[in-house]
Amino acid sequence: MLWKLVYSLKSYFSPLNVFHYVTFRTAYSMLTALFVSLLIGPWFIEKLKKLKVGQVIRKEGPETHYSKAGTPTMGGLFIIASILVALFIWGDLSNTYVLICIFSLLSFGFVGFLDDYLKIKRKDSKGIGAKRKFLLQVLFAFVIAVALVKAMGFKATVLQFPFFKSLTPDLGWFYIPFAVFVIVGCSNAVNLTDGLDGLAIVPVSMCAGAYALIAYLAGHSKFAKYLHIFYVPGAGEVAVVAAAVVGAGLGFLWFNAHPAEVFMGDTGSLSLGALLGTMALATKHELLLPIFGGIFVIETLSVILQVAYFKATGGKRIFKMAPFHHHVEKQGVPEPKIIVRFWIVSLIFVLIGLSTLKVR
Ligand code: 57M
Repeated sequence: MLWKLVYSLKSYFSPLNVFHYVTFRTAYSMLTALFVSLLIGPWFIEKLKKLKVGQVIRKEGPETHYSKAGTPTMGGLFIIASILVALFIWGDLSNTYVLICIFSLLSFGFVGFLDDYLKIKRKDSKGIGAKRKFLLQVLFAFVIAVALVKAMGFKATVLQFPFFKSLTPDLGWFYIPFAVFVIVGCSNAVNLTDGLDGLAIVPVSMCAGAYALIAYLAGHSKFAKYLHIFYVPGAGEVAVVAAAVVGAGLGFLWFNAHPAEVFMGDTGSLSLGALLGTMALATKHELLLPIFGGIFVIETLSVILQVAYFKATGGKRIFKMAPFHHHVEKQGVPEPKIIVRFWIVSLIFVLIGLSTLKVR
């Protein structure tokens, strides 16, 4: 928003015209969020330590995690703060998609915060409880879905499929539950993945980077036409939001890199996951999300399969432990190796996702 003040002085000094460009603001949104998180990170971590906001570790988990007990959690708070500062400076706060993204970040951040707070207060890993958490997520996702459809009009309910230029089914009102599924699913998938140092934040940042590009293209009439993707007027501003996520994510990684000085908590994982889902919907590239976020899909599927098999067989397991990163850990692979390999796989997924822009 502050950029508009500077931009208004362009008649006195024409180079200030550059502030109008989404590409310029996208770059600086990322840098701002990165520097703000690097700046406030140490202060935040100290505060969290003083407030004794330490992680409670599950007793049934891998023994290598016991030493992580007491690591400050709720680092998501400074990720969210850094994103908001970047958007206050570089975001167009009169753009409906940007406002919906901010609502998504804050509402799911609130659910995560409640969960983290209760886990710490009660000193167990139950939090607000799965049912209550799910209901709140569905409620907020519903508000986001309706707001997006209202903002976008008739085009909102039509899907475009990667690889198929002319496959564009209109889901009609069924789009609302579909959008709720995308947001809640992505929020929980990121949450499940967030179980090793840096394991979730790097794929989240990579996906956000991919959506920064998608948002720019979908919000640009000429590029959208050239690539045969939906043109969504105003969606270009989502690039500034996505870039802030990348910057804040990298800043958080500075402290979350193994051995982590801080965890993001549900405050971070639920909010960032929901925001990714929201950006996928706002740019009309919902179906690229499972490709970009292939790591989140693998982790979630491993849990679904494990739990289903466990129940069906009365206690047998497919994996040594779910989510999948625990399975690999139990095989004796050191944590840093698992993390970096997951990052590489995540990058492969993002590149495959981006390649679909031309292959259609
Ligand atoms: C939360 N969170 C971590 C941290 C982070 C249905 C079931 C599979 C659900 C799943 C679950 O609850 N997952 C969601 C995963 C936790 O991290 C905290 O939670 C926040 C994210 N929500 O920010 O605050 C622990 O993860 C480790 N961690 C790091 N570095 C990080 O940067 O090392 C996190 C961030 C932290 C820390 O140890 O304490 C978590 O795992 O609790 N449940 C599980 O994942 C459990 N799996 C399970 O029960 N599987 C069974 C079932 C499916 C049949 C099985 O396979 O037998 C495991 N979780 C853990 N230990 N920790 C069980 C063993």
